[in-house]
Amino acid sequence: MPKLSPEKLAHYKTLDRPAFDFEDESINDFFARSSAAGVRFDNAGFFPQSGFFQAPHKSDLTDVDIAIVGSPLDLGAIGLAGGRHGPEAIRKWSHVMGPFHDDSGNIPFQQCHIADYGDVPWSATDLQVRLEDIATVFQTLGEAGCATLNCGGEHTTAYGVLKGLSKANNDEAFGLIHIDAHCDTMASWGGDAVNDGSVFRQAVLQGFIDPERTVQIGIRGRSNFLWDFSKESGMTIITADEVFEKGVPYVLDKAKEIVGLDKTYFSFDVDGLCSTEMMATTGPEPFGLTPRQVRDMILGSYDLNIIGADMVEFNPARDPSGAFANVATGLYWELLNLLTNVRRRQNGKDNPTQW
Ligand SMILES: [Mn+2]
Repeated sequence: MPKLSPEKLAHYKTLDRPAFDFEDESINDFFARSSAAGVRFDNAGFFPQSGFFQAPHKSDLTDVDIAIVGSPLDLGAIGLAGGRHGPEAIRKWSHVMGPFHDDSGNIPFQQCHIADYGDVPWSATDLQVRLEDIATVFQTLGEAGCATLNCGGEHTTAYGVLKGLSKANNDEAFGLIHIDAHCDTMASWGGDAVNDGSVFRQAVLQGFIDPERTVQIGIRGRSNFLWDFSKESGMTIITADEVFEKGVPYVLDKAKEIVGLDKTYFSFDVDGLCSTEMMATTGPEPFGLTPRQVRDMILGSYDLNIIGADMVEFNPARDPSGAFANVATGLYWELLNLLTNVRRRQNGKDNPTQW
């Protein structure tokens, strides 16, 4: 029987370091600082810091780089209700994700001052009132100079976000990178003009986004006849089939050509993913993107001028095991890293989170 030599065994024993004592001093610094503030890295299930990814809850926006906000709204969903519980599910799963990003090597809480601003409060069961509530919150965040990371809620929440951010930026019309099975540019045939199937038509009509700087990725399904407005207004559609045929590098080149370096918003509807990997959504669609493709699109957007992002339409009502929340939260972590990288570059220095 081969044995390890005494020399090798002695060497391996020198490598057996205590927990939270790493070769990389910057990681030790982070753990020392965050552990003292009550951030936990075991799976005990009891987390003193209950914010997204254990971000501190803050309402004071002084010096905050990135504000994460839940928008628990499903009044605008044409399909299954329940998306209002999305922020609750994503927060829960986010507690065991992070703090390190394997691709960039960043610890977002070291590079940027990140806060969980809480959920947009419910003031009424009236969609128009709720959209104004969301717009008010995001206008406040935009005026405070924060990049924003919205957690829906269904896609109608993005209308409130874009309205608030546009107001905070002198009524600017933003570029848009939009991952989804659906273009969400349909006409209204009654009921609410803004709903989760019409949100981007309405956002154009109100001047919040520029259709010529909009790219919609992952589009497929049996409702393509609804998207005339996308084509006629000058949006670029990249279908799910094209993503598979031409690959993610093609998609990224095209997206960058379209949105350029002006201010751009990143909106991710989880039904852009194939329903084999994402049934926990209001309108699941087969034959869609893989989580890895979406991750690569987020990773490839670091050099753009992204002012805010969202993940919408996650619906825990179709997620009995939590498996889909795990995938969605992984992609939400990628979006936080996207905003971190963009903001870190703009700041030119680290601005660590203080708990
Ligand atoms: Mn959709």
